[in-house]
Amino acid sequence: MNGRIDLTEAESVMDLIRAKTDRAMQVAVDQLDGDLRKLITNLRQEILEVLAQVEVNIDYPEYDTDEMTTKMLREKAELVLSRVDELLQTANQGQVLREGLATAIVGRPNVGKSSLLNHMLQEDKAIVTDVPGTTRDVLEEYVNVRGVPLKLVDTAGIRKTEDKVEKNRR
Ligand SMILES: Nc1nc2c(ncn2[C@@H]2O[C@H](COP(=O)(O)OP(=O)(O)OP(=O)(O)O)[C@@H](O)[C@H]2O)c(=O)[nH]1
Ligand SMILES: [Mg+2]
Repeated sequence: MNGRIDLTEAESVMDLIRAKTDRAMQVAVDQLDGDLRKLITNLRQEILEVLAQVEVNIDYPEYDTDEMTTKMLREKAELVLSRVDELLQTANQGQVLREGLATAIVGRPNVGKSSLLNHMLQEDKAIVTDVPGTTRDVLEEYVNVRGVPLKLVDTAGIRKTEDKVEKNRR
């Protein structure tokens, strides 16, 4: 509010604190350095220039400003638009880095879902037994796969059951 940092930088402080992998942290640091802000400022500047040309032509049609034809202005605007589109695409990547790629381990009871989770975590996080229906609660844990946080979700095996507890799980 005091103009010390803008929204992109404020957001990156939070991202930095919550970063789950080194790569996620690096992205946050870059954003804190103002990478995103510079991109957005540049785009805004280019849109303003197009707007200024349009307004000059409306307000002072008698002045011959540098020949900015509709075609040229349109091309310029479309270039900005495509850059905005590109930026929006990277927003998805950013979200994956920030929140992790939600990955459910799904399958019939007793096929080794919890064992797979434990193996990837290299930790005995989930209870493993030879009794089908061991896992009942959803278990979530993050693993780092080449810098991308994978949010692994171990689930209860899918089967028809008369077991009161399992039937209530969704
Ligand atoms: N032979 C063999 N057994 C395995 C393997 N992975 C897991 N098991 C065994 O299979 C049984 C079930 O493993 P879990 O990891 O509990 O299976 P789950 O899919 O989580 O089972 P529910 O939670 O009951 O749905 C256990 O006795 C494991 O030791 C494997 O790769 N090979
Ligand atoms: Mg299990």
